[in-house]
Amino acid sequence: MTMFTDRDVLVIGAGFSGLYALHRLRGQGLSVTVLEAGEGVGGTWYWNRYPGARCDSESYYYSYSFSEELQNEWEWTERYPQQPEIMAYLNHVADRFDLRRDIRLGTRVVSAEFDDDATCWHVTTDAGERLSARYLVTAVGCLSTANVPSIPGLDTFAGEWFHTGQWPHDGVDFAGKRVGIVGTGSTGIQAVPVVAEQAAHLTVFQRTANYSIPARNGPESAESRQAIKDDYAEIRRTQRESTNGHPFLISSRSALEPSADERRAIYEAAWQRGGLRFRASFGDLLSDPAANETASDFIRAKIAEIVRDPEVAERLTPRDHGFATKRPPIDTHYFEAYNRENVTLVDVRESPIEEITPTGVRTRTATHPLDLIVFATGFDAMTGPLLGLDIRGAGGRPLREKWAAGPRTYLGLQIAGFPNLFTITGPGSPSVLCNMPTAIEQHVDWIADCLAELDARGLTRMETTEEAEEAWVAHNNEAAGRTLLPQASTSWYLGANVPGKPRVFMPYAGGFAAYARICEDVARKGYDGFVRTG
Ligand code: NA7
Repeated sequence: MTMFTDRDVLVIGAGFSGLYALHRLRGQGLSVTVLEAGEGVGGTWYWNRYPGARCDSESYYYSYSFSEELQNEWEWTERYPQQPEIMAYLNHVADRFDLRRDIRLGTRVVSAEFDDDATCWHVTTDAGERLSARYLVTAVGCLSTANVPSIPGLDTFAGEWFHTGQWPHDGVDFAGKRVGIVGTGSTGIQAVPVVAEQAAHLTVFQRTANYSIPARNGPESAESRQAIKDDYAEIRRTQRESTNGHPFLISSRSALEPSADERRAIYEAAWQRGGLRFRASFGDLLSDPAANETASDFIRAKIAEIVRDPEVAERLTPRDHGFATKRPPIDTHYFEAYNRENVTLVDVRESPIEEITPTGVRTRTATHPLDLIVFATGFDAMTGPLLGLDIRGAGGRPLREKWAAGPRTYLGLQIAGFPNLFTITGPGSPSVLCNMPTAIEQHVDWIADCLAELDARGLTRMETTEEAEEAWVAHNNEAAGRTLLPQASTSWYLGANVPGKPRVFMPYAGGFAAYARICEDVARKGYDGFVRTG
């Protein structure tokens, strides 16, 4: 069935971004339809249901700040929210703000085309339906396109296999099975200890050893929940003024300043407290290699202490990149899992996987019989979800062609040649280097204010210029170059995890607060770097 429907805004995705975009844009009188591929709201959290799936940001700040009532009425039960609790929260948000009536579930967008004559976007869904809107807003997340490695023989495997980001909704039974997990990023590190407890045997296939900090998860007491609520105004203010959208600031002190004993005591306290805050212990961990080495060394020593078999400990020890130059995982008994009798570590850098056979995985030097394989192999991050939409801008130019050598945007919000398209947490914005809800709220607010201004002035078309984009790409590279982040050669921030993907540092590394100030400034100067016409 083909049909034309007109509205002001089409939003693609009903996760954290899409839900807030709908609430905010509808609240200012725009007609909005959200198209969501899943059969429920939740986005990334709808799909990632693997064992141990939990957010690495703490629940009280991995949440919306736009409604005081919402943040005061919701009760988080644990320090870090588990996937089902985040889903419950987002479903509550959808109900509380009456969002469902404008969300179409089970509707996957297969293409989006800008119509120069009518100044609008036409979107086609997998059911062949065409919808149109004056503005198109992508709320597709940064980590939503699964990266399943193309290993010869996968289709011959007699057992079941799953990617963690496309997990079956009725769960997976590991009992009595020989399970393989490929990948030791944040996901693998969460899943390994949980699967190890359920499976008969677990073989972990590791390509790059990873640093990890204990999460120290636990129940949130009624008192601590109340203390947080009493302090929410200040917590939210700090988040917005911070580098990573967290409610704590990074120390201004160099890691090289204290004595070795004092430094160790600072790291030890951070290790005991647990969580991503470890990274904030000193101000130069991500800019000075010698400072970074002190943190990396501290964690390496912890791995050697925790893992009983020295050979396994050494294989688990990262030596090819510094701590937090790749996204730092946090864990609950990850390294401890390797002390179990039923867990084996296979180093696939030493002995790469050559094929998957009907009965398991064959590396260059050994065969590993398996009943079930879990791919915790990450995502085609940031650009994957956008390129998957087959977006075509002015003159029919495909985004895929424009981004052939890597993503180019202005502020991560707009793309030259793609008028009236806004990308929430797009490449070139802080996104994955930030607590996501903080980054999302800032983007949605900026876009909403921008659309209100366009309407108030009777303008109908907005597009960034090639010059503004060029300057932003250069600034982005320069901001990344001031950090050690681009030096981690296996990082998904660089696209390095997906074979053939251009190596471009994708998120904006200049810090969230600085970025938000730039965006405000651009708006104040009459949307500098954009051309707006009526
Ligand atoms: P990540 O962090 O990209 O981790 C994926 C892991 O899978 C990582 O250890 C990869 O090794 C490994 N990998 C990827 N492809 C292969 C192949 N072909 N063979 C062997 N091993 C492979 O994804 P996650 O899902 O863990 O986390 C994504 C983000 O979600 C995380 O950063 C948080 O922001 C939340 P590599 O390091 O590339 O050598």
